Amino acid sequence: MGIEEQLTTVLAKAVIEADKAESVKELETIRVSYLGKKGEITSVLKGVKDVAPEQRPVIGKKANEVRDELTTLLSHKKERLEKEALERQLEKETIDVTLPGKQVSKGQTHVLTQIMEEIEDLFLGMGYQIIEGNEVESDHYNFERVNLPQNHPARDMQDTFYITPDVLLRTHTSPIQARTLESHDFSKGPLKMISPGKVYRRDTDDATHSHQFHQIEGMVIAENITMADLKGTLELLAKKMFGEDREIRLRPSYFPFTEPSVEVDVSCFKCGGTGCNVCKGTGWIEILGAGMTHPNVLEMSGVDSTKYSGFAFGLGPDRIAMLKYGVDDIRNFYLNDQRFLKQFKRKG
Ligand code: FA5
Repeated sequence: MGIEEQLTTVLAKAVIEADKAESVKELETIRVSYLGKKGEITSVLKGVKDVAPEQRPVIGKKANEVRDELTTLLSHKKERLEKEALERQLEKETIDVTLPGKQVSKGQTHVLTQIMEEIEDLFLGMGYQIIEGNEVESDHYNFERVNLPQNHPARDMQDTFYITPDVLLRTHTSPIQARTLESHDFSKGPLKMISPGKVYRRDTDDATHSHQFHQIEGMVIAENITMADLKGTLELLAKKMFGEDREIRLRPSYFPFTEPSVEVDVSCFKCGGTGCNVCKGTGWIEILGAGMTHPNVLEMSGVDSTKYSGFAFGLGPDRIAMLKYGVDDIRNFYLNDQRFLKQFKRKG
């Protein structure tokens, strides 16, 4: 058989094989077995050296035609196979966007955060700044600077967790009083601040006590601030938290950092003052401690107590939330039980 016929036969064979191929990989094997260095077409062409010289261009032309035809055929077939593979994959991976999605369960702002944000809103509206404090505090700011020196008997009411003998988890938000007083520039105006945050005590956990709870400190210092300002401010707070009809009552009390000091009661929001189980028959519910800032606290922070005066208060939002929503155990706020927490969805 002449070389030209051999080429025609090899091409016919290659066409049949390519036609049967089902994958790109198979096609590549066919390409190599015909067109590769050791391929069939290449080996047929090795016989050219035995052909008469005038015949060689004719065979060369034929060889090129066969090579071109086979190359084109293989590349078309490859394109088709790739397209089919892509279509199969797309079909397999089709996403039905009309299928219902998985329900994502949404949380809500924690009830204590809601209460604290309500209180913050009220005071921001009255021109107070919100100051953040440190939960890890020094003995100096937590006790000394609020007029509670070493060995003062009132320290017994606020034992805490000590990191070193001088560094502790703060027992109240009152250290922020000294921290803001010493940095406030009174030539620029009065000091009006609240400071919300976590505090810690070595209290035994029960229905109304937790070893970690929240407080919001408040303080106003300027010239001519009186107890009437304190009373008016706390009245607004009581009405905002418990309703417009509420009244407040101040009872004498003792805090080392205020003089005089008061406990503040709000008229019972359940019975209106006639006496019920919420107010234990008294008609009043205690909500916070307050008083006129002790001159020692001002002087220790470098503030002239003959020129400036003011008030401070400290309330427990956890207890306020208990009262407001009739929660009978403070520990419910910390258990992270969604059945409990989702009852307090913020409206609007
Ligand atoms: C104080 O901590 C004062 N620093 C408050 C203060 C500030 C008075 C400024 C005057 C001027 P007291 O120990 O009473 O005071 O705590 C304040 C509030 O924190 C309490 O009324 C109560 O609501 C809350 N509280 C106290 N101990 C606990 C506790 N273990 N668990 C939950 N709430 C508590």
